[in-house]
Amino acid sequence: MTKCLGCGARMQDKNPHEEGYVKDINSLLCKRCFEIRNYNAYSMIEKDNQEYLNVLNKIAKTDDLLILVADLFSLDIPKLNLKNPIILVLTKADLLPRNIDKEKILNKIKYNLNIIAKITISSKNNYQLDELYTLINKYKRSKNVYVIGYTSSGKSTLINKMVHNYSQNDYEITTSVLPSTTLDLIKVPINNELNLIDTPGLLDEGSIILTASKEQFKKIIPKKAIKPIVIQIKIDQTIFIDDLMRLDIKKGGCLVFYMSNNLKLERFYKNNNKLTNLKKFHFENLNNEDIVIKGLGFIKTKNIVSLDIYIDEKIKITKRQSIM
Ligand SMILES: Nc1nc2c(ncn2[C@@H]2O[C@H](COP(=O)(O)OP(=O)(O)O)[C@@H](O)[C@H]2O)c(=O)[nH]1
Ligand SMILES: [Mg+2]
Repeated sequence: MTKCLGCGARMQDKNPHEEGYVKDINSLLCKRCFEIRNYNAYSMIEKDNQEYLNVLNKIAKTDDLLILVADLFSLDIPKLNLKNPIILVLTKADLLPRNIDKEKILNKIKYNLNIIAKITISSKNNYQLDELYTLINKYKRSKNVYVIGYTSSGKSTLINKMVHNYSQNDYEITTSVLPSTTLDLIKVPINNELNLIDTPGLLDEGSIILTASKEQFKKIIPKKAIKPIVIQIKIDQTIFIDDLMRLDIKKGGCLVFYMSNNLKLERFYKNNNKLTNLKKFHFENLNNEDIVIKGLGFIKTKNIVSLDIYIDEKIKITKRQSIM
């Protein structure tokens, strides 16, 4: 049984609605990968996390090196039960404003994993990929190095870039902005001594990515470095972020929005009931704390801010000591 070179799904010519479907079983790519690559068309595949946890359990039985990829923009490290040595890779550095100290952020991140090295990179701009490649070769325990992390964090893009930079081989995994593009393990040989093994990725529960429509998606995922938007608040007011969330600011201060600049940010001073049917989260006296809206970005608070946020109940909102 052959696997699709793009997503790892087992190829089949029986059911067009199931993964790995292809008309001609001798093709290299399944129909879905062909369509993502050639027409930018995408059919969503529903996945649950149990399958991925089973994959991680198998990996846990080896003592192979893992590369844990997390997105510098959403900065969330999954809690996993693994003892393997891990290189923590924070990617998409190109999306943060240039003046932000990425190394400082790296040092503020908390986790309880066996992390033996950590690095920030950008696959898009080739930032620190040579350094990462050196770390991989230094710490690998066998030929096999697994690339794990949340779906859409940038695992497959990183492997494609590694192939391009460091291998004589020709290989391209399918990537896309939507979750669950990679469906099964894909072993990608870099040279005789190193295989990078791509994995489907953990679904990021509570992320706006899992509830957004395709149209919203295009606005939520930034394509270039974000410019933070600073809003000083003198009197009570309401701020809307597209049709995704509402903020009712009750007390003074200053808010700095770190999210895609394709999202429309609107201010209102008068009464308006839009989005008040959504779930309400209340925050009191925040100062130098970030409100993190999973998958969307974060809002830094300064000079004591109290506010209510209205947003889809499935989306996780947390606060943390500001990383800025
Ligand atoms: N700006 C930027 N986008 C990236 C980078 N790496 C990956 N992406 C984008 O993130 C999305 C998900 O990438 P993908 O590799 O498919 O993620 P995976 O699910 O972890 O394999 C795609 O739209 C990529 O183009 C990066 O370094 N910078
Ligand atoms: Mg992938």
